[in-house]
Amino acid sequence: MGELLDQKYERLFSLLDVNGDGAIAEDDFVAMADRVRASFGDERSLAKGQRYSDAMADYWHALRATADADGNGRIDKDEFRRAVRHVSDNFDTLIGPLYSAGFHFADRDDDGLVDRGEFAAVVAAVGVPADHAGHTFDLLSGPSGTLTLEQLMTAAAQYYCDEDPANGASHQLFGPL
Ligand SMILES: [Ca+2]
Ligand SMILES: [Ca+2]
Repeated sequence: MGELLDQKYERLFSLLDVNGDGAIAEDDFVAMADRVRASFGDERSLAKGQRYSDAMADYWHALRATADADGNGRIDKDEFRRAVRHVSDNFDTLIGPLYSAGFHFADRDDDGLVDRGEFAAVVAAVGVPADHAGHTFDLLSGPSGTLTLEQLMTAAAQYYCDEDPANGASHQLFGPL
């Protein structure tokens, strides 16, 4: 595995291990989904919030099916590195739906565009420092000041699958490496 992918997966692992006990488990995924949903506490977001939680649960089940060889419901860092590489080979079906749900959740007025504040709120809830989330948004969105679903999906796919230095903004999706 390339060094940059390894660094990015390490970063993902540290974010996903919400309770910091050194392994990823279902409780971490539930805690993260709840934290993201709590960042947008209005009634209108309930249905979208449920879709986001469902997408997190699907992601967890895909990861567990790939990584958890001994079936104890916990994925340590080495298991995660191997599994996420495999899961990334099926980005469109196994990982993409989570980012799509996250985008629609962040897009409060459903106009198909996410602004800087909306993006930063969700990414900060995932555990990335808010000022860094804003900076990453600026790099990804460019002068338009808004992010489309397609732009986010490209960035997410490059985060999981790509090591091209030209895609530096995508590599920083979850904070500096
Ligand atoms: Ca944990
Ligand atoms: Ca919007």
